[in-house]
Amino acid sequence: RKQRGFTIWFTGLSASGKSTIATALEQHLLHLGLAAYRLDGDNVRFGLNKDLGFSEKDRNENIRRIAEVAKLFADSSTIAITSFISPYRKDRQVARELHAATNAAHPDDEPLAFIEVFVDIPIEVAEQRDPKGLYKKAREGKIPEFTGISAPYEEPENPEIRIRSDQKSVEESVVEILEYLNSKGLL
Ligand code: GGZ
Repeated sequence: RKQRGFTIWFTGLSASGKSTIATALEQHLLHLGLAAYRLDGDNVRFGLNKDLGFSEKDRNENIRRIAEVAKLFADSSTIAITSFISPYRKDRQVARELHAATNAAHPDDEPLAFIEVFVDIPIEVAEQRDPKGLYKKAREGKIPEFTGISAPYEEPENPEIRIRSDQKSVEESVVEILEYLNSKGLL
């Protein structure tokens, strides 16, 4: 029976460390000889989703498309790693349910696993890091609807994994995720 893929869904504020941890995790999985592919703003928001901005509606559609693409990767036996703020609980739920739904063409397949990783950081720490100066611009009103400042971030209530990225190194964070995947028999 063919190896199944799954999706690791990172969520968290801008500058929380999502992409750094996702990149390190992807490297680790590739070194183990596993197929892994990371979806993030750089390869999605400038391509497939370049028609979308940051209104609530556009973010809903951004996440909906990303969830569909992640599912396709997972269905092709790849480990899909997504790294988007995904601030709305409802959108993350849609992504989760999409993975749980059976495929009409393969009704006997097991659902694809979906692992939500909440990269949790106090907003003050994210704002102090501000690697791209976006929080500063948002405070000045130069970026409207900025997550955490003038747009909501709805924290996950029940993520599979929660990482306090201001209290853990990138390597420790990756190890925590790998241990979870191992414990679920996914690796
Ligand atoms: C939040 C914004 C915004 C607004 C531009 N709000 O730190 P970054 O720069 O590299 O990551 C942020 C990225 C967020 O895109 P996502 O696709 O992950 O967002 S969502 O899941 O909510 O659809 C930030 C930049 O884009 N950025 N404007 N208004 N982040």
